[in-house]
Amino acid sequence: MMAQRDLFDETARLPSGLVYVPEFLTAAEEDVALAGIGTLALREARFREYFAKRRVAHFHTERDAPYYEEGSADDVDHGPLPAWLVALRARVAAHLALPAEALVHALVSEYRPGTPIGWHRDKPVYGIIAGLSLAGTGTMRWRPLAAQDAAHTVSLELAPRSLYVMRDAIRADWQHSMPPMKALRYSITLRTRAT
Ligand SMILES: O=C(O)CCC(=O)C(=O)O
Repeated sequence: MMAQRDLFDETARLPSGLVYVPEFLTAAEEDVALAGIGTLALREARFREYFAKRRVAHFHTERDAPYYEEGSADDVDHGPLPAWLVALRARVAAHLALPAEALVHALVSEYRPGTPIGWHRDKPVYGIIAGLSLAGTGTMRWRPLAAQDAAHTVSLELAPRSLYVMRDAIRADWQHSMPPMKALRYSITLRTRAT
């Protein structure tokens, strides 16, 4: 177990605007989500100019369409949120003290072992980012836009059933990425519209 002092030091190193909530979901909620994901027709995402190996399902509005490359997997809208995703969105929205509808975008991602996600900042049309992790553990890394090197990189293990939230400085001034997953991991990313 981490000593109080170490825990404090570790938290102090985390970029401002990042919140991590372990065990946000119950094991039963995780099971329902994984069963729901099993019914989705996931498609291989395009990340910048190459296929990312990550498979995704997007739930977004017409208004989002121009932000995604036409004909790509990211452009495909999987339609209205299924009931299990409506329930998860409500849970996350309550945690953020927002109405559920404020979370205008949902993305389900599948990372098979060996699948990474490269350094990026989420689209500026979105505001707060909330991410649920399911099944395997993954490592998320952050680095300031102004200092894109290993010395300034901070990382955090994202345990299954955890929630992370990115807003403010970490959203505006930092990039994030995940090195290749060691185990099959799913994530659900929920986003508000930028104000
Ligand atoms: O899987 C995750 O939690 C990260 C997803 C992510 O960074 C993205 O889709 O932009």
